[in-house]
Amino acid sequence: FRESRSEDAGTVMVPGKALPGAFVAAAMSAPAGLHDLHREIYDGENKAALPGKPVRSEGSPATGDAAVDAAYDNAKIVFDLYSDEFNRNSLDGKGLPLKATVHHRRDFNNAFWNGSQMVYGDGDGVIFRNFLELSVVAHEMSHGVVGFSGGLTYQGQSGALNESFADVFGALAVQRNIGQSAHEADWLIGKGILGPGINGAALRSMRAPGTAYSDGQLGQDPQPYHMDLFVNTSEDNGGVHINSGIPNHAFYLFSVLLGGNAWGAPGHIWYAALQSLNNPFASFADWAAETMEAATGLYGVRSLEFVFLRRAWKLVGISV
Ligand code: ASN
Ligand code: ZN
Repeated sequence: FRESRSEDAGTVMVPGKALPGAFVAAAMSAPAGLHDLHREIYDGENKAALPGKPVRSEGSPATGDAAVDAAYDNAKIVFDLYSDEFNRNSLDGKGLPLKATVHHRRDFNNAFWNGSQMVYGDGDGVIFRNFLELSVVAHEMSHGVVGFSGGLTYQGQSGALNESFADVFGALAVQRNIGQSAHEADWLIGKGILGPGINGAALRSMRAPGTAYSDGQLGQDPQPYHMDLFVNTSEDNGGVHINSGIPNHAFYLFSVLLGGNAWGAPGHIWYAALQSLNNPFASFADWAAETMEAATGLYGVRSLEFVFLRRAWKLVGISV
């Protein structure tokens, strides 16, 4: 916990016999992982300027603007995932205030992390309905975690690993929030955000990369699920949102092979690997090796986690 908590504790007036010392002692024995949450939501007012007009801050009531309130509520769910499961104090590990701008530009068909805050468009209502579904919020916030953990250069394989980490933690935020095991989960990213102009369930599927879209006009989501299908392209920073299907599917396979909650051992291995990686230009093979190291450190060599993780990487065409 942070100093502000002990300050608060020290200033609390106990009616009758004041026992500030006892109160402080109780506060100091609070469990580790109790971090401070500071959300700041801004209205971009359909303009490009950031952050825009402040409309809701930590502890203030709902505004009635669905975008503002979803950005506020979902930011806490993601903060809690990192705090409760990974003992991380906000995106930077140091209590970074969670800033988010909604209604960015007009009919803007995207959401992004700009290096210091989240930014959400409203969508044009045809291709996209909105960008505030929990997996999308967790995806964008996780780009922040990647950046503050040494980064993964947003190009080629390292960029696809950055995208994949964001999708993995997007899925984990949803699964943990509704208490779904790896077997129960749908493993969709951006479920329900596609508009009437696209016939699809979600933006991406980790269970079956390449099948989230079913619209003939735009074609199938071209995500591969195996190295044999790796897409060499100069578009999309070298296919960062495309080839992310491969590590996404490895995480999915590992989680279902192991069973239980994906935010348990699989999430802990992915998180530990990101912290120890220290290579912004990592290839898929580098990352797979780092996850094996993490599995060994956390669960032991030839543990079930170790064996099933190696098998999952093998199934997507990466030998570790
Ligand atoms: N929504 C996209 C993402 O977070 C924005 C981008 O292309 N960086 O991946
Ligand atoms: Zn992304």
